[in-house]
Amino acid sequence: MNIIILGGDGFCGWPTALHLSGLGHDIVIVDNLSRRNIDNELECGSLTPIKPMGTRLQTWKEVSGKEIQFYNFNVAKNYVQLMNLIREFKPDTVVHFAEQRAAPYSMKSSWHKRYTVDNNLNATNNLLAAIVETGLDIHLVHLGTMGVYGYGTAGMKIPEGYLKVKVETDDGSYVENDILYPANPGSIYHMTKTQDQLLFAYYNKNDRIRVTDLHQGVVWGTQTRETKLDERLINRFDYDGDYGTVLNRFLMQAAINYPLTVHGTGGQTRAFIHLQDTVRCIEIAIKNPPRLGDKVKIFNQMTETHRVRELAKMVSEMTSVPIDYVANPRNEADENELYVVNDQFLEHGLSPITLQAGLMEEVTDIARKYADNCELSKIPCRSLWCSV
Ligand code: NAD
Ligand code: USQ
Repeated sequence: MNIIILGGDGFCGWPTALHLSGLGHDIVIVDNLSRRNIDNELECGSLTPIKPMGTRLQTWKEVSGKEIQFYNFNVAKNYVQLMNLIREFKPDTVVHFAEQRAAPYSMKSSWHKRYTVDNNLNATNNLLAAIVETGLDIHLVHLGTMGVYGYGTAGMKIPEGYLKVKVETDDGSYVENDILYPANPGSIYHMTKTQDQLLFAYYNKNDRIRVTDLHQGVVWGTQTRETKLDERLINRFDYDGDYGTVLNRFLMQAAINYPLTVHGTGGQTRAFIHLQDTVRCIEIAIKNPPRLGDKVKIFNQMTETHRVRELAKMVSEMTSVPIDYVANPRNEADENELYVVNDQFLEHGLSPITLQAGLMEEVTDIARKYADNCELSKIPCRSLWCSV
């Protein structure tokens, strides 16, 4: 297949590009390197020594014999370039990762809120409009988030995107329908993902665009089979208070003996998936597109749920690093239950990597090995949800 990967220099996009290239697909990466520029803005880089795109692609060619093309442009702004690329390369699938993905970053200031909304919504809308304008039948695979459902206690299992509702009418009869699960975003970033859902629903209805939206949980881990092949292919590892996600932060903190920063009571329950399973899920989604005319296909891309304090306890017991319960900088429920349906990926043969199995390897192979790159002052989360 011909596949375009938007955001292919990022944490999920780079290993996905290598995985799909390794399977024999023709890959084009588009990325404006905005994430690397945000490293400059935040004065904090990846814990792992990521290489420039040119080195990454040259190394992949040496290691695999396969070529990946790269275009550096902004998907949210350079519409004509995007459309021309789609018209010429004629992708069967476009995988869309090209969004600002950190909730704390999106809440830092009014500038960051506006940047995140502008970047994410225009990237998604440009892609959809370009697919329509080229007239090609392309499967769009989008990386969305479990956070669109919100993190209250639902009192039920979270379905894969659609909720069956039964509404009583005036004459006492009932109307049944499948509706998008009510959106309940917890940050400006998560809000952009709930809006993406409406863009997909609209273009799917009006223009019959085939879309798969992957509602992914928090990703942990760093490497995949392909990124391990050569150190120059190494994936990024974010540990700072804005971009580091909770489990990877705890692993890095454990590696340098920094007390594990649990927000509030740590009763927040979240969905998790290992990066290796992320790339496998994307492969499965690409192989199983919706048919023309089908509604947007939604998968819950997660494999386990955990409470933050339980994760901290697990890492603390493995490494003897203490836990520090810090004031929660976010406006979020202190305690929530979370039960999630993820039947579709399991039915398609996903065999999940469990947390227990991979944790220690991550601490020793990555976090300890590159601990010297850690800038201690960048660890605390300083982005506050409420200004008062
Ligand atoms: P990332 O920031 O590492 O990668 C995103 C990439 O997109 C970056 O390389 C960035 O430079 C690029 N990009 C952003 N805006 C762009 C634009 N306008 N034009 C061109 N390129 C642009 O993020 P990630 O962790 O790889 O996440 C990828 C996607 O997966 C995101 O949409 C995110 O919402 C979703 N996701 C991530 C996680 C996670 O834990 N990392 C969990 C669930 C969902
Ligand atoms: N948390 C801590 N201590 C920390 C860091 C985080 O207790 O040091 C807590 C947070 O308060 C939150 C939970 O851990 O309750 C998860 O935070 P996170 O930073 O790991 O994840 P989140 O902000 O939700 O965002 C990440 C990705 C995002 C993706 C999302 C999936 O950055 O792109 O959409 O995970 S989900 O959480 O399922 O919505």
